[in-house]
Amino acid sequence: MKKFVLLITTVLFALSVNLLSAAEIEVKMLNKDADGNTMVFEPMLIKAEKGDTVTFLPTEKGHMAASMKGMLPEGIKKFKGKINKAVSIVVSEDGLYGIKCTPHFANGMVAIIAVGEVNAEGFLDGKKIPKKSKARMEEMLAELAN
Ligand SMILES: [Cu+2]
Repeated sequence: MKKFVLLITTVLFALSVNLLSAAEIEVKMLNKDADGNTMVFEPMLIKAEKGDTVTFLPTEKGHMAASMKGMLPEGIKKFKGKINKAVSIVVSEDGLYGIKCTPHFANGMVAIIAVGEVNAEGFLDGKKIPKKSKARMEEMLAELAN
């Protein structure tokens, strides 16, 4: 019995630590970043842990964040923010999350949230992605693979 109580206590402690450690991650939506990249999320590649909250902030005008079709982990509902409004997503499943700013999709305004151990293989297969966005996504996936 004593062992059992100890086990439960340990599990509860681990859970509470997990809850406390869930991070709030902020992503800026910018016309131009410090490196001169235009129409960008900053950071563009967001590494998060399961349970973290990622918030996209309307730092500069004219942007929004939405999930990309077929580019969310199983069990995550698609979402779409409004222009000039912050939007948050709780990343409650491991995997890759493809994010775009719809008005600037053709300008390369995309982001990827990577949660836990991810497999970048085939993430872009069969997806219709404008050239500039595709190039940025390929770059991010290559970085993840390292
Ligand atoms: Cu935008």
